Amino acid sequence: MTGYIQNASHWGTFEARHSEGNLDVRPAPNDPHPSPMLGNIDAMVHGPQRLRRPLIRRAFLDGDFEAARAARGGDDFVPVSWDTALEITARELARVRDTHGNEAIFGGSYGWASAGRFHHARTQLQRFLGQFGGYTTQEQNYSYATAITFLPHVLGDIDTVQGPVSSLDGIAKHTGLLLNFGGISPGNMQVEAGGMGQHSGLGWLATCRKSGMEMLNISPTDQELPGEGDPIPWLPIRPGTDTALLLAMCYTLLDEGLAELDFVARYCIGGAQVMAYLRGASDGIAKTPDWASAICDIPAERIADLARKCAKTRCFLTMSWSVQRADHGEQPMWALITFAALLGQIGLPGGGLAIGLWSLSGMGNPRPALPSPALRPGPNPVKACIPVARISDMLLNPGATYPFNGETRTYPDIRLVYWCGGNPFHHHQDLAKLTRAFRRPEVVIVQEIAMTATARHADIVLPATTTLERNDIASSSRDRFITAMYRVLPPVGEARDDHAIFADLAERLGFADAFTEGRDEMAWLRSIYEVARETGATRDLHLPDFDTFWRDGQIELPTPEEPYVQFSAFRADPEGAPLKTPSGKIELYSKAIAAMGYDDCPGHVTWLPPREWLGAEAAQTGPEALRPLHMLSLQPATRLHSQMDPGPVSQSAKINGAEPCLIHPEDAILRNIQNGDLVELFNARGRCLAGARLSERVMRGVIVLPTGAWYRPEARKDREGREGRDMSGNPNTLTEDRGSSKLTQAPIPQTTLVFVRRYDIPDEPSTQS
Ligand SMILES: Nc1nc2c(c(=O)[nH]1)N[C@H]1C(S)=C(S)[C@@H](COP(=O)(O)OP(=O)(O)OC[C@H]3O[C@@H](n4cnc5c(=O)[nH]c(N)nc54)[C@H](O)[C@@H]3O)O[C@H]1N2
Ligand SMILES: Nc1nc2c(c(=O)[nH]1)N[C@H]1C(S)=C(S)[C@@H](COP(=O)(O)OP(=O)(O)OC[C@H]3O[C@@H](n4cnc5c(=O)[nH]c(N)nc54)[C@H](O)[C@@H]3O)O[C@H]1N2
Ligand SMILES: [Mo]
Repeated sequence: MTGYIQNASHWGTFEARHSEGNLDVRPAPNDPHPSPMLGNIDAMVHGPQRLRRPLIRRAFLDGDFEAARAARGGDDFVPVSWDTALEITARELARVRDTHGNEAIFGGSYGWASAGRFHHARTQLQRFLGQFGGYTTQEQNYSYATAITFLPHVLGDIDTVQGPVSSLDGIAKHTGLLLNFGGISPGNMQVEAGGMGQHSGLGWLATCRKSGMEMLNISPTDQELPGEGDPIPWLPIRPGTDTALLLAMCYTLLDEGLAELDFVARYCIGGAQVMAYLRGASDGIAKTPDWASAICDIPAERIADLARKCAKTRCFLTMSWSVQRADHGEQPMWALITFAALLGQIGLPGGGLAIGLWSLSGMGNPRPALPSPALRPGPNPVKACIPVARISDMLLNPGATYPFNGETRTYPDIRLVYWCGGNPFHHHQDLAKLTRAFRRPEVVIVQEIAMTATARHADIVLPATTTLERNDIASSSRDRFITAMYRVLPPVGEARDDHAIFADLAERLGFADAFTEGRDEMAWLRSIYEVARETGATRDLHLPDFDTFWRDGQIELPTPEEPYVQFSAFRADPEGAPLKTPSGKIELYSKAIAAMGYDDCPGHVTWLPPREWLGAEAAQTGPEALRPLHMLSLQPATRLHSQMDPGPVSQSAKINGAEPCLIHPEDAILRNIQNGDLVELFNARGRCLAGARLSERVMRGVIVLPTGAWYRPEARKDREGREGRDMSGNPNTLTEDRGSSKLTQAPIPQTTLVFVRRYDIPDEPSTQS
C-alpha cells in the first residue's frame, strides 16, 4: 500500500501510510492545530507493549484459581489459541451467571477506548452483556462525576458541564471580562471525546484574545499559551479553596450594593438562606475578603477588587472540570453559580457561566444539535449500578450499604470483572487498594490493545485491534464534523475487533443473531449513520446518503447563524421555560439536598475545608523542608490519559524513565532537589518516583504530576507489607479513594498531600527482591 489513508483518534483526524510494518502518520490537511500526540501512533500499533495473542494466566489455566487470584499483577501468562481463550471466557461467563446471577458480572468498564463510535469497546461490551442477561454497571464519569450528580439539583440538567454551553462566538463578541477558574490548558484542547475534524479550541482561544476582552486565570498553575498575544494575567490560588474566594466575592457584591437582587428574586430560590450564610447570620462567620484571604492565600483587597470589576462589566465565568474532581467538589460549582446569580448576567449574551469551557477542544464550539452516529448499548436487565469511582469499595465490600444522592445503595457481590476499553490501573485512585480489590473476584477478563497494568491484573487477556485496523466513524457531540475512518492496515498479530470477539462469544453462548443482527462491519456503519441522517432530516440538517459520505470521507455541519446563549430562554420567560429543578428556578438553596441531611453537603453553598490541603495544620507545622506539598495530577500534554505512554512523544519528556513533575524552585531548594533529579513522592497510601522539573509556573507548595504513567510497582513490598514503590510516576499511587461527598460519591484525586524527597538511585537496584 502506498497512499495515505484517513483515520481518526480522540486527539485528531489523521492520515496514515503503512509499509513494511511501519506507519507514517500525518495530520489531516484541514486541521489548523494538529496534536503532537499523533507521533505516538506507530508505537501504539506496533510497539512491544502491543498485545498480539490471547493470554491466560498460568495458574488459572492450570485450574489453581486461588493461586491465580494472588498472582494478579504479575505477568506469568501463557499464550493460547483464540479457540481456547474464547471457550474459557464463555465458560466462565456462563458459570458465573448460572451460579450467582447476572448481577455478579461487572461490566461497568469505564474508559475512553477509541474515537470510532461503532467499535467503541465499552459500548460493544455493554451491548453484549446486556443481551447475555445484564451486568452491574457504573454511572457518571471520572471527568465530572460531581457535576453529573449535583448540577441537576441546582440547574436542572448537566448542560453547564457537558455542553452545549454558551458558544464562544458569542463570548468573543460580548464578554468584557472572562474569569477562568482553573486557567486555560492548551494541552487539554488537543483532545475531544470521539475526535474532531479540526481542533477548534485553540482557534477560539485566539479569537477571544484578539477580541480585546480581559481575561484572568485563577489557578495554582500558570499554563503557557501558544500563539501571539500578551500572557494572560495569573492569580495563583491554593488548591481546593475556590469556594472561599467566590464566597468572599459574593459577600463584596452584597456588602457594596452591587448584587443584582432582582435577578435573584425572579430567577432563583434560596437567596435569603445563602445571604444569611454570607453575612454570617447562620454560623457567626461573615464570608469577608479577609476571611477568604487566609484560606486561599490571596490578598483581601485583590478579592474585593475582582468582585467589583465583575459587577462593572459583562462577565463570563468558567471553572475547569479539575476543580470539582476534589473533596467537596460540589461547593466550588455552587459558589460559582451563586456568584453568577448575584451578578445577574445568566442568560445574557457574553454573561453567565460554564464549567469546563477550556477543558476539551470542543466545549463552546458552535454546532447544530445532532446526536452522533454511534452504537447504542441497549437495555441492561440488571439494575445494580455504582457511582463510577466506587469500584474498589464495591469489590472489597460486597453487601455493604452506602449513601448516594439521597438513596441507600448496596454493593453487589461481584464474581467476574470484564474490562474492555478502559484502564482502571491508570484512572482509579489509591492503586494499592485497587490491587487488593482486583484480587477478590473469581475471574478477571481484560480486552485490550496493549499489556497495560490492568491487563496484568487479569486472568484472561484478549487482544483487540486498534482503530487503524478497522473501519469506523468518528464523531463528537461538540464537533461539527463526521469523519470516515478507513482501515489502514490488517490486524496486528492475532488481534481481533472487539465486535468480532463479542460476536464469537455470543455465538458460543447462543445469541449471535441478536448481537450481530446479521450485519457485518460495513452494514453496521451504514445503519448507525442512517439513524443520525434520519434525526438530521427532522431538524433541517440534510446529511448525504451513506455511500456519498463514505466516498467523500467527511461531513462538515454548518455553523449556527446566531451564537447560542445558555439560559436565554429561561431568562426571557422563567415561567414558560422553567429549569428542570423542583422549583423551576436556579436553586441557591436546595430543599432536596438539605432533606438528605448530609453533613458533607448542606442545603446551600458552604465552605468545608478539604480533607487534605495546604491550609491544614499538618501542612503548616514542622520544618518547611519536611512539610507536604499539594499534588495536582493534571492531564498529560503528551498522551491521552494512559494511552500511548510508551510512545516516543510521551517518553521524550521522561526523566530516567519516570514521569516529570513540576515543582517550584524554592520548594526544590529546600529539599535539596535540582532540575532533572529523581524524586520520591510518598504519603500513607503509597510512593512513586518522578523526575523533578523546576518551574515558576507552579505556585509554591504545589507539585504537578500528570496522570497516565504506566504503573510499575517494584516487586518488593515495604516493611509494613505495602505495595512496592511505583517506578513510573503514577499519581494514583498517592491519591485517596473516597467520595467527594455522600451526595455524589465522586473521585477526589486533586485532594492529595504528598511528601517529596530527592531519590538517589541505589547501587544495588532495588527492583530485585
Ligand atoms: N489522579 C488522577 N486520576 C485521574 C484523573 C485525574 O485528574 N487525576 N482524571 C480522570 C479522568 S478525567 C479520566 S477521563 C480517566 C481516564 O481513564 P481511562 O479512560 O481508563 O484512560 P485511558 O488511558 O484512555 O484508557 C483507555 C484504555 O482503552 C484501551 N483501548 C483503546 N482503544 C481500544 C479499543 O479499541 N479496544 C479495546 N479493547 N481497548 C482499547 C487503551 O489501550 C487504554 O488502556 O482518568 C481519571 N483518573
Ligand atoms: N492532552 C490531553 N488532553 C486531555 C486529556 C489528556 O489525557 N491529554 N484528557 C481529557 C479529559 S478526559 C478531561 S476530563 C479533560 C480534563 O480537563 P480539566 O479537568 O480542566 O484539566 P486538568 O488538566 O485536570 O486541570 C486543569 C487546570 O485546573 C487547575 N486546578 C487544579 N486544581 C485547582 C483548584 O483547586 N483551583 C483552581 N482554581 N484551579 C485548579 C490546574 O492548575 C490545571 O491547570 O482534559 C481532556 N484533555
Ligand atoms: Mo476525563
